[in-house]
Amino acid sequence: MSELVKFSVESGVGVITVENPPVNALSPGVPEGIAESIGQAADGASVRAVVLIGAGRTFVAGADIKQLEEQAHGRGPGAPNLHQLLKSIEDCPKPVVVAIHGTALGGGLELAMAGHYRVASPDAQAGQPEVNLGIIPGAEGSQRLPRLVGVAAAIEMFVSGKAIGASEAVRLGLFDKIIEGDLRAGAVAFARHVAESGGPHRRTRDKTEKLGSPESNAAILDAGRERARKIRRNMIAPLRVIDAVEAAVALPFEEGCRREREIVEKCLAGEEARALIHAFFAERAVSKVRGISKETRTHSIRMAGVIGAGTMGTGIAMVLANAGITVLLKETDQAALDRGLASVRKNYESAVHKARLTAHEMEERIALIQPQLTYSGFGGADIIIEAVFENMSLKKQVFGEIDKIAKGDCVLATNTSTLDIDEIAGATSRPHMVVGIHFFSPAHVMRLVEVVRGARTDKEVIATAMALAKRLRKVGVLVGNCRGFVGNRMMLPYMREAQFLVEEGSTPSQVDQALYDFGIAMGIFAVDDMGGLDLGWRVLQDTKRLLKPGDRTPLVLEKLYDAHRWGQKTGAGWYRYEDGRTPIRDPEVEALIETTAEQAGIARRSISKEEIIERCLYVMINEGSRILGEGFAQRAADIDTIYITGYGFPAYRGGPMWYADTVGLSKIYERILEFHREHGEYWTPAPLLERLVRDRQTFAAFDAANEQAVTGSPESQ
Ligand code: T1G
Repeated sequence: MSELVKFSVESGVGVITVENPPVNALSPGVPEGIAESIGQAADGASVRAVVLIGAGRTFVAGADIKQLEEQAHGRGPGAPNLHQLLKSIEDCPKPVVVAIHGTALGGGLELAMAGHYRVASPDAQAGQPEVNLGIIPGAEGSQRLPRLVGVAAAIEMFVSGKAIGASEAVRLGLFDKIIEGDLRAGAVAFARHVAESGGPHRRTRDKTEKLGSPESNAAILDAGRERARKIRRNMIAPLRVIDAVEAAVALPFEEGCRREREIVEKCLAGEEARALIHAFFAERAVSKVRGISKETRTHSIRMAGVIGAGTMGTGIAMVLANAGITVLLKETDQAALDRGLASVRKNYESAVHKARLTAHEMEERIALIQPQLTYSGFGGADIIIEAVFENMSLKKQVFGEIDKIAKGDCVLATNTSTLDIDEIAGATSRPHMVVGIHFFSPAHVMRLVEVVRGARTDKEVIATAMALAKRLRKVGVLVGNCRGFVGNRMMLPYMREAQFLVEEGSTPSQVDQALYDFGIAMGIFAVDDMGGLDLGWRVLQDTKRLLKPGDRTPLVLEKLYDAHRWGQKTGAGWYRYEDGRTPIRDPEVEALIETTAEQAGIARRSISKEEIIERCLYVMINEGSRILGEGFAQRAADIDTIYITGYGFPAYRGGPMWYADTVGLSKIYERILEFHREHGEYWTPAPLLERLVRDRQTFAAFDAANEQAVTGSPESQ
């Protein structure tokens, strides 16, 4: 019997327990162990029913994605074909009850649907998230789920990739019963009960009542494809999964399964799956930090102080309260504090409105946020996060103040998005306790947090900040202390290049459309308007101080700033805004760009979509290579995670560095050399990029080679 699956008989019930931590994935040995146990149960005279359950924190969270990764790269056989196992469960002469806690995802839910009954603990979750990996269910889920929950509900689960809760699963007919208390004992009792009922214990494949007919489903399938195009823009798998559902409606079960397998094989051979599987593991690898082992002590955080009740401060306060942490929220004047609290309540009310929170939970969280105008109580805080205006002398003043009142082991964090952490830390007597925790706006929504290591930041402080990010359900990525850290440092040349493109002949909407069609959530000019051109103007003034004589600098932004066109907040920027949010092309701006270019003697021409994409992305990739080469990011994959979780870069392209590998570094390098010849020094190739091209290497290979240094073991990703 496989070590990963245990079989025991308890009061006439054969209990099959999967034990493959951390998430009971269907790694080699697990399907085999379950199959063997089903055989034992079927033959066991003393066994009248079967319970399949997972040990540890969850039921089976799907196929082993490591195996899928091997298959996607043509390096291995990939995930096992579970057809025989599923058939042996469904055809088992004894009723099979699947007991679910934690998550039943992908192959885990498919396993459960082959059972005759599904019971679950109240907080169990079930889902088919395969499209998040660029594939579709490959273990007959696309045929069984529509039979259990109906075609429309199945399509929504497949296309959204989102898990549903236990009570919703019961409502849809996916789960048969919720078991309060001891799930194992409850499942064994349930199994004995159904065995005594004598059945019939219907096979899911035979439940066709909810399938309807191709005619009755035509509109549902079309609506599903429309929804897939809307919420999964440019993606392939969300459309392919609907083809598999169409087969479930039109074909007998076995033929539908064959169709499903054809589709999943094709998806796995595609770039989308390789990129999304990379993104999955990249997001999990960020928590592994060079030189900081899992054993490194972290400070426990029960109470936090937040300084500044502006957009960032209030968002950070909400995130902390959402994690059950008491927050002392300090502001300098009552009006600003009241505005901050009002936006906190407004944000929570919208969550209640969307049924993401109950009114009671909202009040509980708001009660955790204590507004004040003094530092009273800050002496007891475990962490203090400064989120005041982005000005160095103000931040140093604040750090000088908290240095005098904070307790010895209090972590002092700054939410600065561009300023020098070491200079801020220098304003205290304890620079080793200072770290950057850079949230992204709106902080209660955006998943990304850049944890910025200062030259003197202590390992325990880094480990505490990384652990806190995870506790706040954020993706915490460790970055070095350089100007703009990683995300914004790559954003600056990207923004600059976009502005040069409009001076040379494109329009803001042409550039944004090209980026949008490429898959980026929002074009760079619309992003600039959302963030505020006054912020862009300040950064530009800062940048201009660093320029050498003769260096080209964007010309139009300052004119928009002088015209008080600061973006959404003033109703006009690169675009005009009638409803405050929807960008409308503005001929006035396009005329201003033309005049400005003429006055500067810049020749204008028609610029292709391809050139727009190349210049905007290659300049980012080049800067990313510099950041990696200088050691301000641990992995190219970390940069990918930053751009996917914080800057709207499409996950199905794997992030900017992975995308570079798919295009081919030598092709990108050649293009950068051309831009260098044409546009000058801004396009000087990064030394690391040159080295990788010379050595015919990729960023993925660079990461693999470095992984040993980061985690002490090769290839943890
Ligand atoms: N395979 C391999 N490793 C996995 C894994 C999986 N399915 N799921 C998680 N891990 C690893 C992960 O890399 C990390 O490793 C550790 O477990 C903890 O994960 C046939 C083909 C279950 C909700 O898409 O969504 O089934 O970094 O940090 O935040 O049709 O993991 O510690 O070394 O994410 O508590 C479908 C993927 C597969 C679910 C838990 N299943 N997993 O979240 O922990 S395709 C999925 C998750 C499939 C079938 C098809 C989450 C989680 P390390 P974690 P978490």
